[in-house]
Amino acid sequence: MRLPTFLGATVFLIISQLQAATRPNVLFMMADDLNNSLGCYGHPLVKTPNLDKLAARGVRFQNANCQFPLCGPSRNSMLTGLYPNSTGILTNSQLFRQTIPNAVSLPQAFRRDGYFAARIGKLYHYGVPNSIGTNGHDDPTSWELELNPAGCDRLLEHPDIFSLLPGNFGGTLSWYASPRPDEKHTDGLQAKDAEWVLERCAKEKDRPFFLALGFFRPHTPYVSPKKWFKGYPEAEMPVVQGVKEDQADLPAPALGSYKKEQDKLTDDLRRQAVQAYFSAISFMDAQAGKVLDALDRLGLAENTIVVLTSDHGYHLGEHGLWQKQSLFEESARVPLLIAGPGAKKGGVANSPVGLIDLYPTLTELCGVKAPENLQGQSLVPMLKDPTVKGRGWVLSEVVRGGGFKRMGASAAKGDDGKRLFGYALRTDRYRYTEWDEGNAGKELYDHESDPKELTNLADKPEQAEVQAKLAEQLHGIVKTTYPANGKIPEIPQGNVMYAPELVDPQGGKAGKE
Ligand SMILES: [Ca+2]
Ligand SMILES: [Ca+2]
Repeated sequence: MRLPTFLGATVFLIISQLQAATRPNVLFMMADDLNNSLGCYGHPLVKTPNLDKLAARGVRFQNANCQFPLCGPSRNSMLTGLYPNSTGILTNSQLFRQTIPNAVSLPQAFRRDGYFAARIGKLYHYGVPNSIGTNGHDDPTSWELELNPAGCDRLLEHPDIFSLLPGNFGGTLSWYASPRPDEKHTDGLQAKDAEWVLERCAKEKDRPFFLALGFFRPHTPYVSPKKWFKGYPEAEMPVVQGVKEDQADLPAPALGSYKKEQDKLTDDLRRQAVQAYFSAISFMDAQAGKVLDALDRLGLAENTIVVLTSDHGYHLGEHGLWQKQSLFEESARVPLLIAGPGAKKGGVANSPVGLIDLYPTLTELCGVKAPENLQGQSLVPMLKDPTVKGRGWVLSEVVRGGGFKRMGASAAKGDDGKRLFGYALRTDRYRYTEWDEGNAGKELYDHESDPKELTNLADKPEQAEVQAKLAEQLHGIVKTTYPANGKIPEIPQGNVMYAPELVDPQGGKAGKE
């Protein structure tokens, strides 16, 4: 029987509205350089009441690791659902469109299926702090709307920031207790912009949204309002002890992320750095809280999947290291919280997972068509039942040597331009790392007895059987990280990208990363 045209159109409209109403929204929140120093992960000092509340509303992944502990490679991997060896993005200031131009990014997949996709702040790589206020190394295809506010931390405060390398803030330990309120800072402005976008989305509930919000803190420079510093008295900040003894059993590439200027660190400076890093976390948590409150206020919380994660972890002196780019737990591990429809409230998942798993997870949860070549696993079964084991391992990689050479900069001393790869396999119990297929060193840590990874068990006779198994597993897994032709995609010569920068109002030299 044929329906009269107007009736058919009405039925179609009702059905499509019903479908739209059942498709969940996504609020995808990233913090930059955030390690697992959060209340909900059991940190004894750091206060993160808003993220703790989010954790209670969903599943907390205890053993989530990034695929490459550096902003650009990690974010390109996460947002394409491919390992860095398949994106070809192994350093910053590069974008997957240079290597695999036809890949479909995670937000792009949502857009193709009718979602409204918006970005606020850092999702792809940015030079922090200089690119703040611009699109950074963005992928325009990924978003319908982009917002790039710049606050006092970017526009006014550079001359006041303390840095181990004066004038350099991005790649160097640097901090500042700002006299200006949260609302004047970039992350505060971003939270406000997110509220504004959510208000617009709440008025058009028939169209689901994918809102990506990338906070810049706690990335260096650790700038946040003074009031947050008060929660972390300098004298009470921890300083890692026993570094020399710990380093004695480590191969050189394990410590390859050490920076010369860190020789200047005294215990007083170490305490100040930790204080400022923790303060920046609490500041970021408060901004995230404003956005989560807006979600509640606008009646969007029930039908919105909320993700909170970071692009990699962060060292605060463990093994004598600071910042990122190591394959130790502190640098490879990330916080990962997923709440909303499809996620068990208050769940804790212990099995290892990766940022590479977010693409297949979110597309499945939302019924969005995903590309066929994704390399991660869907976490949907773990979100329903956090005891599900899933893949049971996660792989992280870094590059030493030539891969670190930055555009226009000469290679570091002793760098012969050859790239050396390091891979770390994290299972439920172990972390097993090989540098240059073991030729440049191996590490094995048993997290059951050594959660701080202080005792390298590699090549100890009593571990031979365990190590052989892990090595075989690692080699097999690494093979699966390449594209079908087995080669890491290269950027064509001359196809370089320069990060946009706002004109520096001080006309001074600000730090690059
Ligand atoms: Ca980062
Ligand atoms: Ca050690």
